Amino acid sequence: MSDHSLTAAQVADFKRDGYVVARSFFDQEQMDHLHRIAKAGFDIENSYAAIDPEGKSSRLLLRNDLPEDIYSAFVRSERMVDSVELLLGDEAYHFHHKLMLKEPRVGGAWPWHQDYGYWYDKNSCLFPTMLSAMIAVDKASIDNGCLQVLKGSHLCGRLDHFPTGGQLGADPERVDHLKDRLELVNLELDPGDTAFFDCNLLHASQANTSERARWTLICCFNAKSNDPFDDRGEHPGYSYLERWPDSRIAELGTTQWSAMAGGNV
Ligand SMILES: O=C(O)CCC(=O)C(=O)O
Repeated sequence: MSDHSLTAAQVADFKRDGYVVARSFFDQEQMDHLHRIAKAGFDIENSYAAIDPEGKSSRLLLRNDLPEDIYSAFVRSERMVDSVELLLGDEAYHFHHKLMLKEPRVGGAWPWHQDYGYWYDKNSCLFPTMLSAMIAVDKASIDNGCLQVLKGSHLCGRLDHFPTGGQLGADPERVDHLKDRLELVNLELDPGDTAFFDCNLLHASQANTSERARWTLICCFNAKSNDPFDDRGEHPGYSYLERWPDSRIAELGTTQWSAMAGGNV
């Protein structure tokens, strides 16, 4: 077990609240590697826009595979995989990961939703034993559209979801009632802070009204025992997730950056 994985108290917080924020889960040096590679090498051609009901857009660059790069080193890092397995109580496998961009002034909002609202319908998964880990690449605060959560909402189970703009939103009547009963928490994060959240936790985010970008890397995992029952889904079924030592982040960060600087990427 990695020395940097979540503590028993953090696991208990996650079970009670549906989320837990691990401060400085990744350190400054690891984040510097990620930050410079993400910002310099963003592959806009392969990204797509998620349009909110106001017509503002966030960009997503999503991958279902794990090539030899710095993003995979974060997904596969011992501290990440060990922590996710503690939270899921099972062997974890990589479901997908995505860079989420909310650019200054133009980055759009995300309506209240549960990730299981998307994953249930589209991925033939039978149980909500799935979660996401959002790693802050930039500082995330209220004015640049940090993640908001309804604390404890994972306990209400999966709600119906409906299209809103180019996204899916949870049943608005139920969300309103839940807002009356549950605490809304703004997850303000510094680079390296990581928010782990249950796939049934209701979450949303506002548009970026600031001059500062809000980029995050979200790593999504499923439990081995929740292997989808067919392969019609948009994310993969179970395959063994090899753990890499945390030191691979700096190694790959250095080699990938040199390749980019030399024009080889
Ligand atoms: O990036 C955000 O602000 C929200 C992203 C989100 O809700 C999701 O990926 O499920």
